[in-house]
Amino acid sequence: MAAAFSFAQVLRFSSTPFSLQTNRNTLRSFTLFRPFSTASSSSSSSSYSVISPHKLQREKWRQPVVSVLELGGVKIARDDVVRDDPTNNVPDTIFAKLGMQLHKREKHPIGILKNAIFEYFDTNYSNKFDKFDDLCPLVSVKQNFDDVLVPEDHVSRSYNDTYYIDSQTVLRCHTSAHQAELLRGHTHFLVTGDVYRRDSIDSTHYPVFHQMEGVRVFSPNDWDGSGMDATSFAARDLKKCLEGLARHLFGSVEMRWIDTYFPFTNPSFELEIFFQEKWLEVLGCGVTEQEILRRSGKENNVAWAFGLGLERLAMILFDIPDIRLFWSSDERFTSQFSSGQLGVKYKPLSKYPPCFKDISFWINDSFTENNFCEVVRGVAGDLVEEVKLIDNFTNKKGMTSHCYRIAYRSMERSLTDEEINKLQWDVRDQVVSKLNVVVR
Ligand code: FA5
Ligand code: MG
Repeated sequence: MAAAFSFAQVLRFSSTPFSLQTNRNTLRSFTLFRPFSTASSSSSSSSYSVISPHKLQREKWRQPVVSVLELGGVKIARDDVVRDDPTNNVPDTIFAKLGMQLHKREKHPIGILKNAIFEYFDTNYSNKFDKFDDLCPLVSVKQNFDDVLVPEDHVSRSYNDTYYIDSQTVLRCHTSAHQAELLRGHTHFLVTGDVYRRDSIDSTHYPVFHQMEGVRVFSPNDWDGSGMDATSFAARDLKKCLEGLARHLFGSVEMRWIDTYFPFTNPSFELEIFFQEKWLEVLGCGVTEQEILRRSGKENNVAWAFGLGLERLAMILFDIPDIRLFWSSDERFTSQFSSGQLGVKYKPLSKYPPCFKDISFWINDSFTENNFCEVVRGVAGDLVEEVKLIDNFTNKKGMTSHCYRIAYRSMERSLTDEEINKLQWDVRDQVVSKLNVVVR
């Protein structure tokens, strides 16, 4: 499931100096497993000898929007991000999302929410928080993991969970990647940005989403005289701050705190809000590990940090039922929101019927669900609503079979049977050629 940071692992780290320039072409020796097998890369759609209009349409959709982007002052070409190279696992569909910066659109739910959060911080902390929302999403492994003490064997570092540009450079998988550097010059800051994860497919997970990181540093004056130790003082302040934010955004809402683990905070918490009959995790936070402060020259201080999932909060605020909708350019979606208007309830476009297709195959040792989801997204893009494991068994010979149910549904139109059958055949072809599984 989701590539969370909240799993306990052994603590070890290494640091590698980073420069985008020098890393672009120097590929180091590299031992992690490849995301997809090399075996055969041709997807032989033997049952379709003529290129169908759907295929043309899909290939057009797959085209990157532009070939050079400027992100946070850095010029990035497609070839810098997507390469046919064993240390790279970024598909074109992800490159196409770089630079969309939904958080910078004033009339988009993500931009509206960002501004409402800014308003809360500006009002309650007299404009003390410095704001960053244009930091480049291409970061070093050091920034993304080492600097925030993510252990070397932590699952989030794997090629299965993170998009690697080369062995030393990733698409940031959280805004915490900027914490350490900013701590050197700032005591109160908010970082908003797009983050990238190879993840499962359902209505609350998407491979590109937006986070807002918040950090506040205290000095001894702040907690002296509170009658509390520095850590308890910071933890209390953090919860008070985030509960205040939730009230500012939602008025009254059912929420609960869960104790958890992050490598970069201790103690650590998650906040969940009740939405669509379920508890939905909306943020992670905690008291910053002292080692991070020490390395930033702040050993006499204590700090808290949080990372909010902006899509999750916006889904609750605007009643948006599916995370794919944030990427819609359909005017029937975009025209429902206006700058500064928080909590306008989304009026669903007529709901088109889903179509379910099952696929069963014998898996191999290198099979992972994220790799399978990546294949399905590569074929069906945003037409895939959910991928669910519905059957899993091992036979007497020790072979394991998985059966997945794929829900196809467009947010904008009815899909034809022919179109869905074609997608499903392409998925079958590609799981065989890219994942080396045996379809049953
Ligand atoms: C983190 O990313 C931590 N960096 C948060 C943090 C920051 C903790 C600072 C402590 C201090 P996590 O993996 O739980 O944690 O993700 C944070 C939030 O991002 C989640 O609560 C959820 O709201 C959102 N999120 C995670 N994965 C997805 C996804 N695939 N799609 C949409 N939102 C997601
Ligand atoms: Mg989490």
